[in-house]
This record gives sequence, structure tokens and C-alpha cells, in this order.
Amino acid sequence: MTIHLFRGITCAAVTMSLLSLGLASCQSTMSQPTVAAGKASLPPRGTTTELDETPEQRNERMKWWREAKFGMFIHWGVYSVPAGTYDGKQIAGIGEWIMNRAKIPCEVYQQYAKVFNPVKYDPDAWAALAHEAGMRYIVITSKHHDGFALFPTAASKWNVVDATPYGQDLIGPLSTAARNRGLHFGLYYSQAQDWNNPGGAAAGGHWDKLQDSKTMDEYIDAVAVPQVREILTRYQPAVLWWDTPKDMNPERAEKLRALLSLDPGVITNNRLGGGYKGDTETPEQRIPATGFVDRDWETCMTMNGTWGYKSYDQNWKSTEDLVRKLCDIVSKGGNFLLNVGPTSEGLIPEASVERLKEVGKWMKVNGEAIYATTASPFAKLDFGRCTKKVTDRGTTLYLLVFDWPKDGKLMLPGLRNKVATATLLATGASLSTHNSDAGVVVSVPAEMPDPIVTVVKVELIGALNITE
Ligand code: FHN
Repeated sequence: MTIHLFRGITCAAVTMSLLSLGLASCQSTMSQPTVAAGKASLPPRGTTTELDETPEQRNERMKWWREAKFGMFIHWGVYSVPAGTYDGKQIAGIGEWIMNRAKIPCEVYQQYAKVFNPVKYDPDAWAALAHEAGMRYIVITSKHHDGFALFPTAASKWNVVDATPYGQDLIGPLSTAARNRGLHFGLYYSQAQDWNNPGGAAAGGHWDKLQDSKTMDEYIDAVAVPQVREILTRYQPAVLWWDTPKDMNPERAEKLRALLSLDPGVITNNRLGGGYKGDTETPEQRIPATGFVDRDWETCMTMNGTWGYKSYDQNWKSTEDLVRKLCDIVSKGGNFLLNVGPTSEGLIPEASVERLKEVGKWMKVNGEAIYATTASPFAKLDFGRCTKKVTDRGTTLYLLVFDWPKDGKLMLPGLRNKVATATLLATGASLSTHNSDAGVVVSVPAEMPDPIVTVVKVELIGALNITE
């Protein structure tokens, strides 16, 4: 049997295995636009959607994504109305799962849509915030597991236009705002789990007879396939982010994969199911100890303990933690997709806004150590992390210092190159270096200039040379 593992590479005689991603049981105020609106020029997207994509075509298609490194994930939907509380009780777990966790009947859950009226939604302010944070792309839930579509759809009445007082598309305006700010725009789509459209899968099984009134195949044909066709043709997303391939099989998955040619150059993840590997690995709420060999990857993570808004979750990660996580991920060759969960009024929680602005301040000074870099050439560094850029002109290392050395020396073990320049990005100060038997030593001042992460840019002479 022949199946297509990558969208682009045909693999024969591969044992099919359904992806079994763990279902996460883990577990205001708008920012004002800071960049004048107007069409920013986006780097071109690759155009290849053929299954027989060459490695060069694939590299071209993945180029913008590999350079972007940092994106905004947005989980938004009707679940922001109950915001973690049902029937007077705070429901444990992630907010967007409230319907499943509390086994809310479909008819009852659908009432939330009647008060979902995000009149404060300002897509340009969201895009401005992502831009200010230094993010280069946005991925928003066009439909999460509750089946609610944030876009008009002919396939189901369970959508923002037909089921809410707001009555307007939420996706199109954000897609325009993001692109106007030079951000790539992607869509999340829950292809398998759907707790309100009959026949959709549900982790833990169905709990309402409406859910059982059709088969999964009927749901795939009547809802998932037409909706994916709608979003690919209407919004031409740069990323299509599948999620939780519950009960997917190769036949169901292929019906969805076949639609990708409608959106040339689209990048997909590894969560479609049916044996498809997609373009990216997606570690969730964790940073792998090392990166992935020969696979692009992206850690997605919440800023507090939930993806969808929960009014009482104040378990926020600090700005320092977020920046260090970004550095850790990028030093291992990955991307960071950091989540916000807006309220039902359409506001990104103030705690998220504050942190994203602070991350943005750090990125303004140190962004060159993040964008378009590749993984650290060192297995381990005592002081923190490292990224690199290799060009025809030579190699630049960016030392991401978490722990400022008490002896004033940063050791780059085994590095044999001579150093052309070493500079503190925070101050512009030049640093002295010397080569020792153990490697290159960079001398730094007594005080750490940026306590979040201080970056030292080291330009090397000649091709990178590291020996044990
Ligand atoms: O079940 C979802 C969850 O709600 C959230 O959307 C995350 C984001 O990666 N994905 C699923 C769990 O893997």
C-alpha cells in the first residue's frame, strides 16, 4: 500500500499507524496599534502543493515559517462565555473543554452562543499586539472541539453568523489585519472532534444523543470536508493546524488532505491522523530535551493554565520565563506558538497583553538572535543557550545568557575559531575574547545588562570549527 506521509513525499509500503496524540488533560484590555496599518510586504510563500515535492521545493515552502520562530496561538470560541464555570461550579481542566468535562448537553451548551457577542473585538489591535511582541505569525481556532465555527459556513448552522447576536465573520477581519501588519495568518481546525455537529468524535465518548445521530463518516462528508474547503479557499491560510485525530483513519484523513491543493504552499502539522506526518511536529506544553532530527517542530504553550479563556485562572508565567522558553526552543531549532485566550467580549486578557509587550521590548533589542537562526552547535552550555546564523560570509553565534558568570567568563567549549567581534546586544559594548585549550572564552562585565536574558553576539572567522 502506498500512503503519503509528508504532503510532498510519497512513501511506499509504510506501516500505517494512527497518530495517537495525547489529549491534553493537563492540563482587559486591548493594546493599541503601534504600527501604522497598511499593506506590509510579506515574504513570498512557496507554491508547491504537489505530493512529489522536491527537498528544494519543500525548503522554499517552509522558509518563512523556519525564519519566523515566534507566533501567536489564539483559542477563541463560545467556551469563553462560561469561562470555566458551569452550573455554579468551577470546572477543572482547560477552559475550551468545559462542554466535554462537565458533559453539558448540546442544547444547553448552544445557549452560550446566544450571548456570545464580542463587540470589543478589534482584530487590528490583536494583530498589532502580536507584531509588538515580535511574533511573525498568528494561528487562530477557526473551529475547536465544540464544533463552533468562527466563520460563516454553509455546512452547519453552528457558527458565528447564524448562532450569535454578533452575526459576523470573525476570521476574515483578523486575516486581513494580520496580513496588513506583515504577519502570516494560519487557521486551527478540529477535524475529528466535534461535540455539536452530529457524528463528530468526542474524547471519552458521546454523552448526548444528538452526537450519535449521525456516523463519523457522515460528519466528515457533511461538515469537516466542506468547512475545510471553505476556509482554505476563502482565507488561504499560511498554516492549517489540525488537532486531535480521534477516530481518524486513512480514508477520512485523505478526504481532508486532498483539499490542501486548494491553498498552495500551506503548511500543516502532524495531527491530521490517518498516518500523515504533515510538515511539523507539535510538542504541546513542553520543550523537548533536544530538537527533532530532520523534522520541523513547534512547541505550543499556554501563558497560564488554559487555552480558552477561564475567568479565574491567574496562573501566569512570568515574562522572564516566556523569553527563556523562547530562547530554549529556538536554540533547539524549533518555533514557539504562544497562546492567548480572549474573552467573550473580544478582549485579550490584560495579563497576556502586559507580558507580550514586555517580550516585545526584549525582542526589539535581541530579535536578531531569534529570527532566521538555527540550532545551537553546542550540546551543553553552562550559562544558557545559543543560536547561530551561517552565511557565505561566516558564522555568527548568539549566546543567550541566563546565568551571568561570577568569574566574568563565558566558555564556549571546544570552539576552535578565532573571533572577529563579540558584542553585547543590550549595550552595544565590545567584549574581549581569547582562545584556550578548552575553547573560546568571552570576558563579560560584572553586571548582567539584561536580567531576563543577555545576548552576546559572536562573529567567527572561517567555517565553524568545534572539536571535543
Ligand atoms: O484538545 C486540544 C486543546 O484544547 C488545545 O487546543 C491544544 C492546543 O494544542 N490541542 C489539543 C490537545 O492536544
